[in-house]
Amino acid sequence: MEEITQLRLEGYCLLKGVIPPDKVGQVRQDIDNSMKPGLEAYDKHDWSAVTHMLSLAPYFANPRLLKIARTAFNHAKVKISQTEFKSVPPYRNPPEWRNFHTDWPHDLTDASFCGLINQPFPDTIMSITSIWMLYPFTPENGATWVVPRTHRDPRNPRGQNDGIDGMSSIPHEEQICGDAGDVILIDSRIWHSAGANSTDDIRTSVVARYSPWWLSVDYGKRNCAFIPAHIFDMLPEPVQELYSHRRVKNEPLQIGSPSQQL
Ligand SMILES: O=C(O)CCC(=O)C(=O)O
Repeated sequence: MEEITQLRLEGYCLLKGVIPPDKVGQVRQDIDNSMKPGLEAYDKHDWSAVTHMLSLAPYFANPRLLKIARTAFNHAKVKISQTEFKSVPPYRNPPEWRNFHTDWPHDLTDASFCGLINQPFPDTIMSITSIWMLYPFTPENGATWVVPRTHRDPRNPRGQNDGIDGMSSIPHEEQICGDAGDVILIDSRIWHSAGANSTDDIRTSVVARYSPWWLSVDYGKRNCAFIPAHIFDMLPEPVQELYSHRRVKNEPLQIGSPSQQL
């Protein structure tokens, strides 16, 4: 099935070989080395995680990926709203562990007050989460779980009245395995979860969330994490375009806790 068709119908697709095999080892090493300083820069100074991903960042403007995002959003102007380190440490959780959820702006917990869409969600794609496999994703090391087609299900694993146990396995769930250099794209509404890592190696991965031009990124710490100009200027131009709204620091507007957003 064509990737965009699969994203629309199933809620996810897998792009093979976005980072060439001879390059991905170095990128993985860079991400492993920069995760600690990158998280500190975010916590202390509100720097976006991309500031510590300079060997990976050029691939964020991969033409195949951008074409899918632009087609899905039906507009050429796409931005990256959030960038995060998403590695799964060794020996984390038993194999049956799950934590199904949907992603911003459909994340009902809204932990960093970026704003959320309340249920019922409109039948519209509002963000695409890209999950970058910098190491092979396997059933043993915590490959991502998805429940295909749930991006159009009105219920939610974290919906208070939906009666779904998101901490357990869900019928029809599938684990997306792949090679280092592959990228999973998911409609942010699909029910998904990182897997459990029962190996002695880190499952190195990164998440970048693509959003259409019209979605507000003015609220919350994660959306307002910025890129200092001296680092922004080192990014390739097509990547600068994706982050152009975050070249400078601006104070996030206050939107309040999820219960106040009703
Ligand atoms: O790391 C994964 O496999 C899933 C990532 C995830 O759940 C998220 O970023 O919301």
